[in-house]
Amino acid sequence: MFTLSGGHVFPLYDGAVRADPPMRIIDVRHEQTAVFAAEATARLDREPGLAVLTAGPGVTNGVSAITTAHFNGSPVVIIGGRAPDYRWGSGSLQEIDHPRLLAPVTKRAWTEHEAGRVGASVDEAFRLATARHRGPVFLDISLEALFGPAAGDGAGGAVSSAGGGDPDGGSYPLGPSSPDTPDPVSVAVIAGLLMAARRPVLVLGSDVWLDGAEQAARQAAEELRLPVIANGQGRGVLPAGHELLVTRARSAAFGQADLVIVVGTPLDFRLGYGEFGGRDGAPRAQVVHVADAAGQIATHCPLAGSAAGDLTAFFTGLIAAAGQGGLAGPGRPGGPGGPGVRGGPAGWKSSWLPMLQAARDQAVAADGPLLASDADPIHPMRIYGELSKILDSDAVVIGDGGDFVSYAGKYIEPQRPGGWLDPGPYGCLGTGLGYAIAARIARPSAQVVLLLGDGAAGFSLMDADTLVRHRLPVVMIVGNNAIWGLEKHPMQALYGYDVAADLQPQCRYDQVVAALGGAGELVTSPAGIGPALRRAFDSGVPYLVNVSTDSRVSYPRSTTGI
Ligand SMILES: Cc1ncc(C[n+]2csc(CCOP(=O)(O)OP(=O)(O)O)c2C)c(N)n1
Ligand SMILES: [Mg+2]
Repeated sequence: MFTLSGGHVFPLYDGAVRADPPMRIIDVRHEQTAVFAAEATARLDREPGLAVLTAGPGVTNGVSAITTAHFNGSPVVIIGGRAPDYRWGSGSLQEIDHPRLLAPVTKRAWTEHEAGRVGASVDEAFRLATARHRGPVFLDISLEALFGPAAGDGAGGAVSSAGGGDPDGGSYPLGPSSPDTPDPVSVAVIAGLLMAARRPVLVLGSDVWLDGAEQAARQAAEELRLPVIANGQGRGVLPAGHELLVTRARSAAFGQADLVIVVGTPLDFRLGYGEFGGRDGAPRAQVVHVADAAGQIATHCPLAGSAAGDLTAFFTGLIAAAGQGGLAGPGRPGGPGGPGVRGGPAGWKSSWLPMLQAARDQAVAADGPLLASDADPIHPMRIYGELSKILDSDAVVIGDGGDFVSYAGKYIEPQRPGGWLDPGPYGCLGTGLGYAIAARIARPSAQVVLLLGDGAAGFSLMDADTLVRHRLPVVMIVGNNAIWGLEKHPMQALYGYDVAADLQPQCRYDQVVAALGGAGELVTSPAGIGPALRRAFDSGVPYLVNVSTDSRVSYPRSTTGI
């Protein structure tokens, strides 16, 4: 339970403490951190996260994080305290009708007024959050219902453990109990499109991981020999360096593809709103959208095919259907080692895939000089050059910031899924400390690295105190360019000047963490980065490496997503 204290929710603490075994309570310094931590728990463990927020401002402080969970399809339960019913309308402290605020950004938001139904309502909240398409669920409980006696509990006060739905205090299933298999005809249509394609691309998004389909996705990519571009938490499904992973050749792949199959992520600004192909005289690509639930299928762009449901079933169905059509499997026509047919893997294996692999290798080779840059002031890419030498294969890397994190997204390639956390399409700054707290708990023995822009750091750095109090060692790296870089450079480009975009040069965010009981240091020379990172990982305490970088460097982006 991630929370920040308030009298309206005391019975939930009492229940957590008295439960057998007790439920761990992590008390934080801002409610957004509580919800971000619950969300990261859901995204890393693939089990629902729980945040408990006190009435009124406790709940409203959590709104941006709840919205982030909504955009990310993260199974999170938020339980709110609520002013008493018997005084409703007379102006008691923090009296506000939360569900009306939260309905648009949750799967369901409602109030429980009856003490005897609290357990069942909590159970329903967890069931709903974990059912496809996953997302946040909000339940507030009126004061008298929460403090009243639970059903069958003469003692009163203690909340029953989720109405008996989870007797082990253990896991809720990943998805609904029904298999939710995608329509086989739709899968066959997609296999047919693939068989006719010459330049296909497979995009793997966050829901491939959240839906537990990472192995099936990898198998499909490998059997069909599809070039893969990874997005969000789909990163790591094919490990860094995998021959089929061509994320670094993204513009060639998306620009020249004739078929793009997007699985487990919306066709939003991160994917050019679902418009692919058309580069260098190529015709528009056909687009296939596959999601874990029908409501997630894009309606804003024409689709050549779509399928919805269990994503493992989709990938295994695709392999089978393509195999029947002669596409998959070693030795089959069109499969690896088999005689070629029309388009199919033999077609794209001989020219399209090698072209993308070459483009990728060229991009990676071109990075070399900047990743090793001796420039002074420091080029932000040098930080990634140093970090990637130290990262273990099971590290969790978290990004919270603007340009500094865009670099990370490009140059830090995870070795396994569940090793990368960015804020997702809602793009909310301030996820950092909450995500880091959760990552440390979810992966007790892995490296946890939080990459913070200096601007982003201001939203949540006080929760370094939570890391210290709960003994959660995390390495934080601030890319300190003394500006809101992702805003300053675009404003300069648009207006020829900028305003409200400067921060303090070399501000000592490291000393903030030291003052809170952790440690840190300021780095001003490129040669100092590597040793400072090693000290941070060796320290065993929350440690902030504050790297002063060149404010003139801006991330070379083609769009700001607006
Ligand atoms: C809560 C929130 N407020 C404002 C923004 C707009 N915004 C996006 S990136 C950015 C700049 C981030 O600066 P910093 O964290 O220092 O990273 P840099 O771009 O300088 O590397 C801002 C203000 C946002 N995305 N979220
Ligand atoms: Mg900055």
